Amino acid sequence: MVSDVIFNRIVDEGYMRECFRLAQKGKKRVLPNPMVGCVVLDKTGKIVAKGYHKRYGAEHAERNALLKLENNEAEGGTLYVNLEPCSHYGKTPPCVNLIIERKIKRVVIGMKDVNPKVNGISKLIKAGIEVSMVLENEARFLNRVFIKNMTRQMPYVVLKTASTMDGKIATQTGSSKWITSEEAREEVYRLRKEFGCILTSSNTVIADNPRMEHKFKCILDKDLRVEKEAEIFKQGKFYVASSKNTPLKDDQLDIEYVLRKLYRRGIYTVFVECGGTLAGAMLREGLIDEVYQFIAPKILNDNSGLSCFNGDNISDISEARGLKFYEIKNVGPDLLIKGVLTT
Ligand code: AOF
Ligand code: ZN
Repeated sequence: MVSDVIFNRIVDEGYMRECFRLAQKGKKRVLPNPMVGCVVLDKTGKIVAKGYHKRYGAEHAERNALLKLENNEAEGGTLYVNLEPCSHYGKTPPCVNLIIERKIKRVVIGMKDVNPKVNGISKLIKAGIEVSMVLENEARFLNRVFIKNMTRQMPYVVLKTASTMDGKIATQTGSSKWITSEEAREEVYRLRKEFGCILTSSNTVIADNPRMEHKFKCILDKDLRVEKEAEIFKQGKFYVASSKNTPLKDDQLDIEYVLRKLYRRGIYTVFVECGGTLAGAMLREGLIDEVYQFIAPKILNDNSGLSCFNGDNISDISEARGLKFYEIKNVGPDLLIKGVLTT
């Protein structure tokens, strides 16, 4: 009996992982909607349809899968989907209606929807459909951008930094070219393209005069110190946040205000490239969701070198911020560590 329960769970998790794989086929095209995949089994347990949400405004994963069935092979079967099926009329009609109509017996979901308009689970249960949930943490991780966007009305923020093994981004005199390799810098060019916007500070622009090739760049420049001739203005569109258009908080630009403004302009993900001061301030204010850290095989060995994060005066180590590393890879001679902030 117990082994049956464990066996069924393993089967459910396998199909849910297939939903995650399908969901990711919609990556980049679905935002601000979630990535969703769906697998449908008939009553004997055979896969009869698969589907996914292909792009923003297109049919949802469940509909995409179920509409592939000419005869209703799904009757009495199981539907796997990594997000609670919707129950509202949005750009498409409610998926729960179609699931009920198709006489599915059991629905297995990855997570509850954070969209307040959705109340699919209770509708399914009311219709006599059994509902269970598996791999919730993985499902939430997959759609962490959607969750942040929907619950906070703010973009998902990833901060990129590049340091020596002892966490230094420059010497005390500001010498920093180059800490990481050519390959790492090329990886940064690729990563930038995955985001809706690059965010940087006047300090970084003045110190390094970077081009930061991107379709949209946001520069935090409280006192409008960056000159019009700066490389950053030679390409792409930009938004300069200064004390003229942004309220101040503790005498600095209110970055949360800027992020919310970007979100309202349709920017759902932000890639921050800056020095320790802005990184430290954003970390302190809880504005960073994730860190991408390139680490060069170098040790500066000088405590007066500049740190990646130069925020608070912390006396107790328990106050250090925690992350969960989810990816580590070699990029040329360097390492790239990706981690989500957890505390
Ligand atoms: C999706 N794809 O596969 C599922 C979603 O405006 P609509 O009709 O596209 O509805 C978007 C909402 O539907 C979305 O915020 C989410 O809550 C829910 N489920 N959305 O884009 C899908 N299943
Ligand atoms: Zn739906």
